Amino acid sequence: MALKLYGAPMSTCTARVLVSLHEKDLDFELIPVDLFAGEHKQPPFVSKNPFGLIPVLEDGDLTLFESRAIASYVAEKFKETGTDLIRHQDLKEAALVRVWIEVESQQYNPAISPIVYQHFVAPMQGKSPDQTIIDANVEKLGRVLDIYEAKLSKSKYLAGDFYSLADLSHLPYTYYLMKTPCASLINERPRVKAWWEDISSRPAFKKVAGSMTFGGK
Ligand code: GS8
Repeated sequence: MALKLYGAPMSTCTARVLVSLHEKDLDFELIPVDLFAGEHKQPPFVSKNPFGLIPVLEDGDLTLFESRAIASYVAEKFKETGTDLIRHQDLKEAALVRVWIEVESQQYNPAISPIVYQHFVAPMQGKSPDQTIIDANVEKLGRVLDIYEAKLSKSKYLAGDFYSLADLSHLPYTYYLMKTPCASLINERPRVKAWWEDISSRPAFKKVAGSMTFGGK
């Protein structure tokens, strides 16, 4: 049975899963969820994710939510197909991939998501971006990226000299950040900039990025 992904192409968390599916060259069905109509807060969607958030993946009788967990499942189940995203043949490399997946989730995402939210979502809700929130998170993200700059001077990618789910997980939010004046956070750090140019030029991401538009931006 084909994989079914419920989500919206402009959503960062949906995009994270979409990129992992494309890295694996998998056939899947994308079932659009209309966030503007609040479809994700009502049945039948809330029976798939009781938190009322996209994305959700259905694989036969298995229903998953949380984009990082879904992408890890895809990478594990299809480890022999397409790009090896989890270094499943090397325990130490696999552990480092998990470390940097956690770093994205616990350090990078909390700093970058409010910046993207203020630039893209607030205007769609008729609010002007809150510069105080942007400034505080630019500072926070800058500190995280200083650590990335140092790490990327020692290895080509975050977990080592191989592309992995850890790098992939950074793509969606960074793609939106690069459309804002805060792109300088990436561009001012040569190793981070080179890493970004590399990972964002992968065909699997290009397939997804084309549909990532937020209110026309
Ligand atoms: C977050 C899901 C989420 O916030 C994950 O899947 O990684 N940790 C979860 N989804 C957003 C869209 S992501 O751009 C969502 O569903 N927003 C709708 C809402 O908040 O009502």
